[in-house]
Formats: sequence, C-alpha cells, structure tokens
Amino acid sequence: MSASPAISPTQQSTTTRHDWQLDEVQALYALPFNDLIFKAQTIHRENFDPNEIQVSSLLSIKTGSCSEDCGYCPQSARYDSDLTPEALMPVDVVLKAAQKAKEQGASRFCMGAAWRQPKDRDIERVVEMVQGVKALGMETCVTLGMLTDTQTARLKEGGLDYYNHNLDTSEDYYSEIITTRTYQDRLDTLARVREAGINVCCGGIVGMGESDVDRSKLLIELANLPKHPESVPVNMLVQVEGTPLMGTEALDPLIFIRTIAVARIMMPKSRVRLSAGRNNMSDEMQALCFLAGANSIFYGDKLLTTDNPMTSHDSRLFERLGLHSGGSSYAND
Ligand code: SAM
Ligand code: DTB
Ligand code: SF4
Repeated sequence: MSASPAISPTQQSTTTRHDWQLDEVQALYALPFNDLIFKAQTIHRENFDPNEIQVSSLLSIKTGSCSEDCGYCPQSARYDSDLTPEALMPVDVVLKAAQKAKEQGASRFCMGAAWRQPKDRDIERVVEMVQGVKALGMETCVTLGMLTDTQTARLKEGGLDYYNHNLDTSEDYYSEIITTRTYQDRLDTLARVREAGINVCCGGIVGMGESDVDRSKLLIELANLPKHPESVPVNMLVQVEGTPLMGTEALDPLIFIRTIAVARIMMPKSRVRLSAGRNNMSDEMQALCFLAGANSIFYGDKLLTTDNPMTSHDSRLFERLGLHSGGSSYAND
C-alpha cells in the first residue's frame, strides 16, 4: 500500500465534515498502518479521554421469526439457524436484565427486537421498558426496525435517548445482503429519528464479502449524513450456521482495525463502537481497535442471540489496558 501525498499522517483535523469523497477515504485506508493509527489516535485525543470507554449492554426483547431476509441475521424466519423464537418480553423481565447490566457496569441498556417495523401497540410496551430503564439511572437505546413519524414522536416523548438503525453496508452492495427493504427505507427512518430529536446510533457490518470501496462508501454515507450519528457501531460479521453469509471469507483483521481508524477520523466526535465479533478477536486486536479510536463496546455475555466475551474477561482486559468505563456518547462541541 502506498500513502497519498495529499494526506499527511500528522495533519490534525477535528473539523466535523459532511463532504467526504471516495478518493480521500481510500487514501486514508491506504496510509501506512502506523501513520493511519497515529492520525486516528491524534484526532481521538483531541476529542475524548483516550482511556475511557462507554459501555452498553444488549438484550433481545423479541427474538426471531422476522419477516426480513438480511443475509447475516439468525433471526430471519427464512433461515434455519437453530434459534428459539420468543415473543415480546414482559416489562419486569426486561427491567431485571437492565438492573443486572447496571450492576455489571453498563451505562446504557440497548433493547433489540426482531421486527421489520413495530406495531403501535408494541411501541407502548417498549415505552414502558424505556421508562423503567431510565428510572434505574441508565441511558436507553432501542432498535426495532423501520419507524413512522408517530412512533418516533412517541418514543421521544417516552424519554428514549438513542435509536439504533444501521445502514449495514454501501448502497451498491446492499442488495446482495437484503432485498426486503431498501437503503432509502433505512435513510428515511434515520431522518425521522433525527427529526424527533432522538440521538442516532448508526453503523454497519464488515466482513460480509464487500469490497474496499464498499467499506469506504459505507463510511461516507455515515459521515455525510446531515449530522454524524452520536454512536457508530462497527460490527464484524458474526457468522451463524444456517444464514446465507455463513462461510464468507474472513476479513483481514488489519482491515477491520483500519475501518475503525478511518471511522474515527471521519466522525471525530462520535462514539465509535467496537461491536459484534469481539468474541472472535484476540485481546491484542481489541487493544489495537481502542488505539485506532474505538471508545465504546457491547458488554455482557450475549449480544442479541450470539455470544459476546464474558464480562469477567472484559473487566480483566480493561484492567490490563488501563481503560475505564464512563462518558457521554458525544464529544463536547
Ligand atoms: N430488526 C431490527 C433491524 O434490523 O433494524 C433491529 C435488530 S437487528 C438484529 C440490528 C443490527 O444488528 C442489524 O442491523 C445488523 O447491523 C446487526 N447484526 C445482526 N446480525 C448480525 C451478525 N450476524 N453479525 C454482525 N452484526 C449483526
Ligand atoms: C449493532 O450494531 N450491533 C448489535 C446492535 N447494534 C443491536 C447487534 C449485533 C447482533 C449480532 C448477532 C446476534 O447476536 O444476533
Ligand atoms: Fe429482522 Fe433485523 Fe434480523 Fe433483518 S437484522 S432479519 S430486520 S431482526
């Protein structure tokens, strides 16, 4: 790989830009690894405490039987993934899980439902969950699929802090992965969430067989939104038996780390979350991701339906790296 002379590794820029072009993003990806990480870490330090990690815990509040065909997802009803579907959980069960997550050190509780889009009556139950979790003193996030204006308004009124809705990949590659809803559907939901005044959590998945250009274009979509998402989850595909993406060639871990670094540079004030896939990453790889500017994780033994590192392992990793948890989602600006 050769570095572009147009980009100096020490050039500092915490300007929040929304006009990223493909050639400059590809030039970032192509920097010598040390230069890229140095640049990302420099920008990271200009905006955040470099040793502080925001910690979120996930709970699947409605599992499986989903009508969508997302090729990575074990919760689609179309694939035989050996998953036991579960209806929407009672509020008290969710609150017990949130309490446990809080005791383990999570500051945000994220509730995920395997829906294409929720019904209005589902939203009422979710609002009760949000209110209960907030009463525990935690930040709240939900991911429920596509939303209407009425639903985003109701969630905002109910006190929701964050809505997670991922773009997943580039617009070009998208139809290889999902056919039952469009890229524009996703952008429309994101715009509704923003319009309602809810913080946006939006990222994607790498390791799905996409190209370098697709990864750059995904980051461009995210960074060129009218406002950067406050949280940007970068997921490494978790390959699940029975899903169409099972058996996809694994992504070079160094490209994953580069993706974190480029995301940090392009969205300097956002929380970049080292998300799904940590269970298959070494401690050393995760340390490099933190060095590259990741400053948020999912914490807890499970993601939604698949395994995450044990909390005891993560606490030990934080100790070994001198990291501490805490922090609001967005750098002061
Ligand atoms: N059903 C809702 C939706 O799709 O918007 C919310 C839940 S869905 C499981 C949330 C996100 O999890 C997806 O958009 C995707 O980015 C991520 N995800 C799902 N399965 C994954 C997998 N096997 N590996 C990595 N990320 C995954
Ligand atoms: C996100 O970007 N990753 C999380 C969360 N948002 C909802 C989900 C990861 C799911 C991994 C597969 C599973 O456990 O089912
Ligand atoms: Fe359904 Fe969400 Fe899974 Fe897609 S990612 S199949 S919408 S649960």
